[in-house]
Amino acid sequence: MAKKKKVLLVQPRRDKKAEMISITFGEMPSQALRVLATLIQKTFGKDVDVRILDLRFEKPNALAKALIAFKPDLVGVTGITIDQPFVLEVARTTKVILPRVKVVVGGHHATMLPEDYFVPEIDLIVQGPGQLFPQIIEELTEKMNFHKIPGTIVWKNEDDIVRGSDWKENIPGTPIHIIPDYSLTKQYKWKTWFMGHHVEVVNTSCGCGGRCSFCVLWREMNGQRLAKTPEEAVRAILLAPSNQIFLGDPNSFEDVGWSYEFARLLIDGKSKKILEGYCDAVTIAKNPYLFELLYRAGFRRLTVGLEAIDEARLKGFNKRTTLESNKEAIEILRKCKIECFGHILISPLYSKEEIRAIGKYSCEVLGLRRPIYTAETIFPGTPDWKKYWEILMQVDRRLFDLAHLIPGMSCELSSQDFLDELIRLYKKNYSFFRWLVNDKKRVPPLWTIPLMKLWLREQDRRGKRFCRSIR
Ligand code: B12
Ligand code: SF4
Repeated sequence: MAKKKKVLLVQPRRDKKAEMISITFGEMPSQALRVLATLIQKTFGKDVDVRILDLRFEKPNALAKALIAFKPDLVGVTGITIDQPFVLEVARTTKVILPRVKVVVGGHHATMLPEDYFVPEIDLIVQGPGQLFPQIIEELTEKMNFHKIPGTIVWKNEDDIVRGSDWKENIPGTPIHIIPDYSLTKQYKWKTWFMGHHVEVVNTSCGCGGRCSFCVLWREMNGQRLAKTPEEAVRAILLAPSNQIFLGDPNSFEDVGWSYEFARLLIDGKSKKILEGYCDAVTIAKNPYLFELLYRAGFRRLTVGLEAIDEARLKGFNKRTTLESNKEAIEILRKCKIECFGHILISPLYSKEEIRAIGKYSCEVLGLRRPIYTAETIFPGTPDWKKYWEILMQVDRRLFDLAHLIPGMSCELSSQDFLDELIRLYKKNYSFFRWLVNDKKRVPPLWTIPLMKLWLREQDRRGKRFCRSIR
């Protein structure tokens, strides 16, 4: 490359009024942008200057300022479904300030619903894992021959759409082995808080052997699962600049041999990191000793997709788990002292009574101290999305936050009633009194109670405002 190229990678802002309802407890640095930036640095060295701008933590005019000061040749934007309106905003602002700069969009939503980015302000949409980004940079700033690059789409108008070959061809080369340069997001270190700590995301794998009907994560990998070696995974954890690590994998421990080796390396390496991640219930139920070892390796919290409280729905979701293995998994984690964040899907077809019964069951039968209730949501890329495509294409993308009803779909309750019930579930199940009644030994520290109350009040406020705004 002759002239030094400049690439600005942008994480869009979230709605200023924070209309998204959080079912998680904070924010983390953008792993996608860190991986892509590291890939660019490794490929081009000093020939390309790459920077990350995370608009979640910046002032409103930060993008305009960065564009004027940095003058990038290319702006790359990432996003999940709720980010879509703000990805468009980044593209529009960029073109107003620097019309000649190329705008490229990728990530979960672009992969599954590229049509949402068919606008003149976006020069290129990239589907899939993005390892060809360096090649894309060369083409974008020089020849613009994209048809040879799998997973690229150039939209000019409805009659002029140029697509590279199928993005799924890129999956074997997914950049999972990259250990990102964590210093690329060091400017946000003290702005990203998750459950009271600065938490770093580390990816050890992508894809999942499960085939759950509602899930996009196995579909995005076309059914394949790829992982770092245990050595690479441990290195990525030890290098991460925090002692709290969140494994941002779909299903971290489904490869049991890998997991033993990984736990052993962490223990032998005398890792002091506090870890959490995701795991399916069957793997836990079948491998109790592994989870004892993972506790010794530093694991303190696991998110487990329990999803339902009856066998028929578990079958309907094509889950590998049963009610029995859900219970066994919870029990094993309890014995190992690993906190279980059990996820349960709340269907729009449930009545108030059914939703309340789920709350009672998760507390009294399953004994979950920290259940997470998520609205059953149809994401782009699932068969249901294809089925209800016409309705879903009209829906505000900010509603795909796993906490809202989707207007136009058949629902038992109104949006507001559904949200009220969801919040009621949290209020009831996170009540200090209930913890005390169910499991005196494991009552959380007293100081967390006012914080939890504040969080619930804030979700309630946001939820009500959002419901009003979409009427
Ligand atoms: C860690 C995580 C979180 C963390 C924080 C993430 C963060 N840094 O902001 C927490 C726990 C806070 C969280 C919260 C939420 N999350 Co979340 N999260 C994840 C998780 C487990 C991993 C994400 C990750 O780090 N991936 C690693 C990176 C490297 O992969 P990637 O993003 O896919 O990027 C690759 C490619 O897509 C591509 N790419 C990405 N961007 C771009 C851009 C360009 C230009 C190019 C070329 C390529 C490219 O290249 C990258 C490298 O290969 C995913 C599930 C999963 N396993 O993927 C869910 C996931 C992303 N979360 C999801 C959701 C819904 C949420 C919440 C809205 C839930 C809520 N209501 O609270 C919130 C959103 C809040 C927020 N601020 O982000 C959904 C999104 C589904 C969708 N289609 O929209 C996912 C997919 C889980 C699911 N249910 O399926 N999340
Ligand atoms: S086990 Fe989890 S990650 Fe795997 S397919 Fe099912 S929901 Fe998706």
